[in-house]
Amino acid sequence: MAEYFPEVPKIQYEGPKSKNPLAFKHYNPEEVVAGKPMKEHLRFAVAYWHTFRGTGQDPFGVGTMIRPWEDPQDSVANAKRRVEVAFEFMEKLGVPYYCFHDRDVAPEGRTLRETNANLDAIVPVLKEHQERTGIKLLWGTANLFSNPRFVHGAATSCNADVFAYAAAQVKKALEVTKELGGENYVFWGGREGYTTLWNTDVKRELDHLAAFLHMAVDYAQKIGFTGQFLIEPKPKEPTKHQYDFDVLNCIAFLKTYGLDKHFKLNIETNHATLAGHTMMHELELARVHGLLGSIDANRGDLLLGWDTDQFPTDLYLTTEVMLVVLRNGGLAPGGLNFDAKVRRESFEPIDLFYAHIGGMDAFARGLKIAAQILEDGWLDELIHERYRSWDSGIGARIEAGEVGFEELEAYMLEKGEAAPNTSGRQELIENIINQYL
Ligand code: XUL
Ligand code: CO
Repeated sequence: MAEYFPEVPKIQYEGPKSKNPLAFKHYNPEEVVAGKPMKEHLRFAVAYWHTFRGTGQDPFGVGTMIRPWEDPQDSVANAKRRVEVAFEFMEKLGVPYYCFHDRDVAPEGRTLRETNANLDAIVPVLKEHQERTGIKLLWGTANLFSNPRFVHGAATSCNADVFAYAAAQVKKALEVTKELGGENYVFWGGREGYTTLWNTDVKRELDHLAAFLHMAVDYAQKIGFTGQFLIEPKPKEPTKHQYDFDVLNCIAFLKTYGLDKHFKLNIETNHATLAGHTMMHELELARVHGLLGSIDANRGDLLLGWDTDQFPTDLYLTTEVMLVVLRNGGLAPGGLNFDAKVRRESFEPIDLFYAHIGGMDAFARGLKIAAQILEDGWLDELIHERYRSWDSGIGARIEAGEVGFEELEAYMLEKGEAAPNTSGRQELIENIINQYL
């Protein structure tokens, strides 16, 4: 087998003092943190689309990435060679998982039949490399947004034939994900939204989306696919308004259409910020509803209003993420997928290693810091203390459902005024957190 990254050895953990750019300073997969090895907390995955298909193209210019193994003809032979590249990369990096869209791994043909045959030619190659390396599929998904047929959406298209095409495509993607032992299956609503309400029947589109997801649930049950279904919220881009806007929006949709038993959420940092939320907000809202499924790890740019999908290197962010993950009792069967791309200016193959090493180290540090904060106990104590009035007396009676407005009025008429409030201590908390960073 050819070697595509000959200048890169297997990436090792060398500790915080190492100056080697091709070594981990913090990610030490077997090191036990909060009772289990780091690799089990983090469950890192590489995103096939960005890392192996990203060209650096933007609206103002063609691709810049130097990828010597790529053939401009998007042939099946090229797709097979790319699998070798991908698995050499992932093996050297030491990630346990990867994720893909159907169209990332195999080229589209002229008809659905031909496209399916292309996929069938690649799946055994992926399987062989999975078995050789032990690298597993975190999730599969279908690309229902790139081809021009999806111009008006897929499950929410005004064209019933496009709905049918998308259904056939997801059917096949589910079969392939099952064949490769995928632990989850993701629905990101690529163009499921609208650009103008003047031409849109929103009710019909939402009903169609729900029907589509019910069909997916039914088919998964039929073929015995037991992976977790995930919806990935995003508020806008490519459409002006995506139906899966944010976590609470998705929860309302899932509950309205009786789908909440079958789905959890795959939450992405840059999607959270596009929705005007922090990542911690989205994760926490999903967690308290029992719907935190998996994470697409990346970050946006403070000064840009679009989905820049940069690699996450901000320790404050990774600490907040891992704090919620620890409180969730972990992410499995979900994981941390780097839905992130190197900048257009970082066009050499080795930049792919630097990017992933940086992201993995940032999350390893976030994990260690969050675990230490929880172990030290002051944060939980502070929160517990803040809500102390609910542990006894009138608070406990309200929570137990023992009183209504009349009893509460009698209680307050008797007392005359509420007990004084106590400080929220935000600045103190921030000061203490900075001591860990
Ligand atoms: C797009 C995005 C997708 C999904 C999978 O913003 O995040 O790559 O993660 O379709
Ligand atoms: Co994503």
